[in-house]
Amino acid sequence: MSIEVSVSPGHHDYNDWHFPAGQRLDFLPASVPSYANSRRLSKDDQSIPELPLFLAARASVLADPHKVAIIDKSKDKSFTFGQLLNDVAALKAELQQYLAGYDPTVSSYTEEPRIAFLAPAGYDYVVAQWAIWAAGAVSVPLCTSHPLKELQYTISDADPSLILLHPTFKKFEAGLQEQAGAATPIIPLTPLTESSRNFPFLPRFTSSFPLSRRALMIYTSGTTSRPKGCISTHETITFQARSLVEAWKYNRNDHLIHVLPLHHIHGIINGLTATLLAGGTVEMYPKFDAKTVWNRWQQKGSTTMFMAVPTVYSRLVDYFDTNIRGTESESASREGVSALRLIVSGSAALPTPVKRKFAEISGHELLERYGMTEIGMGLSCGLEREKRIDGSVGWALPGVKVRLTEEKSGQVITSSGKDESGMIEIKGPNLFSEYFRRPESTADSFTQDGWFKTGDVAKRAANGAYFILGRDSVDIIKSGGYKISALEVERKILGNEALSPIISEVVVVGVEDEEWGQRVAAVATLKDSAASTGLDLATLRKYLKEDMAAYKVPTILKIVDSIERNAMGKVNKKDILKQYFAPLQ
Ligand code: MLC
Ligand code: AMP
Repeated sequence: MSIEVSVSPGHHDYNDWHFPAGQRLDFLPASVPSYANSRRLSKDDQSIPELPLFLAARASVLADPHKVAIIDKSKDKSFTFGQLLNDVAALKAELQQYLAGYDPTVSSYTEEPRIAFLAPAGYDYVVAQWAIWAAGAVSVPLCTSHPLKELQYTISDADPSLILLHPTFKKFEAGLQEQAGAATPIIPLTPLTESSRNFPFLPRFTSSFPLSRRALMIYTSGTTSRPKGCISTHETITFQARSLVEAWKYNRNDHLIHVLPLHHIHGIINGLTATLLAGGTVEMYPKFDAKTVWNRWQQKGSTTMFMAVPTVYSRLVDYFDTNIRGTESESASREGVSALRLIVSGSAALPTPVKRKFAEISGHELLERYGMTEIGMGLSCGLEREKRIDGSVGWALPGVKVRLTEEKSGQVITSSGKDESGMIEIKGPNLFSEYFRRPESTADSFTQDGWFKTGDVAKRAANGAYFILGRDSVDIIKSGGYKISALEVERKILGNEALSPIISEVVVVGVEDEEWGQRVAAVATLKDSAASTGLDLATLRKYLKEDMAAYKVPTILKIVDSIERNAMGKVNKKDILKQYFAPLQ
């Protein structure tokens, strides 16, 4: 079988490209990728804009047509960069049919169409995201662990033109359709099963639309009670990924074990995008599992990188101590992990005991970096051992500007050559562009001179290295690397049908915890009518799991007689923490 191509005038044509002598493959795949096959799209429709990420993928194919981009562990199949580009071109052509004449190259839109998609971490996710980007639409990745109600909130807020639904999540179709309304089609994301390592053609490349087009919208919690859509352009995400590639020297020999969720930048940019941009291979797992990671590490040299949140390292250390230490696989495990090129921790503070234990096992000082949905990565320790400072997240990444300001006055703290602390502010091409349809929140998050106010407090040492001291707001909780709004959890508890007849008042706080960073704790008073039946944690969790992701649901519940308020009627959460959760001396 061969694919016929017609080329529009003025467009570049790479289809008559041949592999270098000796590499041209006689083998033609038994079938073209399933999108191209099943949807009967003409090859004329299938093209890819020259976005930096796609050009990099094309360069990977040109350098090595067999180069694997994605290993999908759920399917147990590998997909080359060549196949990826073809599948993306085919799905993009299909998406365009739904976008009613939208053309990112010729029109100026105040809002690009959003396309939400729900897919497990794996090849289908990557094809969907790249196809959305290729169509010039905004990718809105939905969270695979969200219950229907949270997905419906995201859909109602993102107001997408189209929803792509992987069959794994078919159970949500009716609920999503009800929320989105009949005008928003939900189309099935057909799982791709072809695994042709020798895919011999490239799709047609066309001139890119402006990189200032919006590309990615990630829902993030803040000090308000509802998550906001944080929008970044192609320029931004490309910059964020390139800055990491430069700092951490990702390269085409890299092989990443990817275990993070793909609705946040840690998984999307640091893991997936930067590795593929550099021509490396991403081995994708639908979920983190300590045993699986150790099994892979035991195969020394088969992978080179790992990136995760501190809770994952805590689990890896526990697994090693319980199941590997003292067994015959101990030395293979130690040697395998020590052979990795790069192991990075971030998204939350890395507890020193976890860092020490991991170093003892692996010989690796975890590389710590600091980031945020709105900024990508801002600070990082260096690749060189001497540039890894205990407890520090290092220095500004290439192209990123960082400063400290006085918390109250907002005055910039100039470097005095001594330790100083203040609020971290960031500037640079790494910054997001806006919170979707929330111009006031966007304006509030920047200073008048255009610096983004992160809300994090940090110390800057004499050598310029930064140490994160914590959040300015007690209403933001970080648990397992997830950012959680205490106000959102409070609102959902009080609004829950089964809980509202029981709970009178509730205060949600983050309690320090070595495994999770912080745990979500609820301090509640009960209504008189419920005083005799009471409320236990299991019941609270059962009801709340229908309303919100499991990681937001409190894992600690304290029932108290009363919650103290000041003259203004406000609760002092720092006092609540001291009163009920002070560590035992
Ligand atoms: C799950 N549980 C939690 C929890 N997550 N409890 C407290 N805090 C949490 N965060 C509960 C579940 O409800 C479940 O309870 C029990 O713990 C076990 O769940 P699990 O399924 O085994 O947990 P697991 O899925 O293994 O989750 C652990 C994890 C995951 C660390 C792998 O939380 C994770 O992938 N975190 C990464 C988040 C991330 O990518 N953040 C980056 C944001 S971007 P029950 O009762 O149901 O049994 C960002 C910017 C930057 O921050 O700088 O990177
Ligand atoms: P998110 O909004 O989910 O992207 O989370 C961003 C927040 O995670 C930052 O504002 C910090 O509070 C926190 N964070 C990220 N990296 C680190 C780190 N290395 N150490 C401490 N906190 C971190």
